[in-house]
Amino acid sequence: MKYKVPTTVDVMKTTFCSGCGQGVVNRLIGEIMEELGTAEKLVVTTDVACGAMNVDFWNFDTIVGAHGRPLPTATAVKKVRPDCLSLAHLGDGAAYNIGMAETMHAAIRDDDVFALVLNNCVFAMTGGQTSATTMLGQKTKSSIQGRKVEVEGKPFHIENALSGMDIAYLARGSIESVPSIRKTKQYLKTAFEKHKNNEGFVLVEILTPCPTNWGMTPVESMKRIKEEVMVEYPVGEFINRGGGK
Ligand SMILES: Cc1ncc(C[n+]2csc(CCOP(=O)(O)OP(=O)(O)O)c2C)c(N)n1
Ligand code: SF4
Ligand SMILES: [Mg+2]
Repeated sequence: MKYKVPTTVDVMKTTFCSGCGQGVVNRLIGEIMEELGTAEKLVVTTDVACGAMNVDFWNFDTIVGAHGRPLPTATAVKKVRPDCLSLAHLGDGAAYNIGMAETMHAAIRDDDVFALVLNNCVFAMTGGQTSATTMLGQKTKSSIQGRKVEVEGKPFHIENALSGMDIAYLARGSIESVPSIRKTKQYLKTAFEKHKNNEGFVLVEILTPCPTNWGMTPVESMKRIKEEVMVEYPVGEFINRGGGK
């Protein structure tokens, strides 16, 4: 099988650190937009964190939202331009720390919006501080002896927080191996199709590496995702509502 480089994403020109997961996710978004024929309709609202650099590489319409608040912006885009696909592109810190209220309210309202969360278990852009999903024992700039329950509390799991909610779709994928990348693409495509059909709130979390703030090589980072991160944060589909709202 011959793979084409998507024309909707400039995968050759990036300013991410070596081994960053953002590029792989970009390629999947580009491939899916071309397969669905929806590239012209996609509006992506990014956060101000590492994902904001994407506006230079995407040939989609983009907005840079305030930190933690891409979801309200993306929900508004969909309300005023219902013909658009509206994606909020977030890190774990944006979605589950500062923007946790926005994430919960979008889910509670079952808003027609797509939340894509790149979970690298740290605040990467600001130098690697503890986030909601930093794992117990993980050393960060603000938990130098490793995260402890009694100091930083327990790690956050979106599948527990949204469990039982009446939303269209919730899944978690990973990009640590080729089979995982293929599976993650299926989750993303399902979510985009549901969003295209205005079925309600969809959220896909993707486990991504941040070699720079993990203090690891790119290869070690992928190994860490497989051996540690995927054990704490299982991949799979958690909610897949049939039909509409
Ligand atoms: C209101 C506000 N608070 C804090 C910041 C500083 N800040 C920028 S990005 C960020 C965290 C980013 O973490 P995450 O959302 O996980 O994205 P990543 O960089 O890891 O991709 C913080 C705290 C800010 N820009 N604005
Ligand atoms: S700091 Fe981490 S998330 Fe940000 S570009 Fe570098 S590797 Fe990627
Ligand atoms: Mg992060």
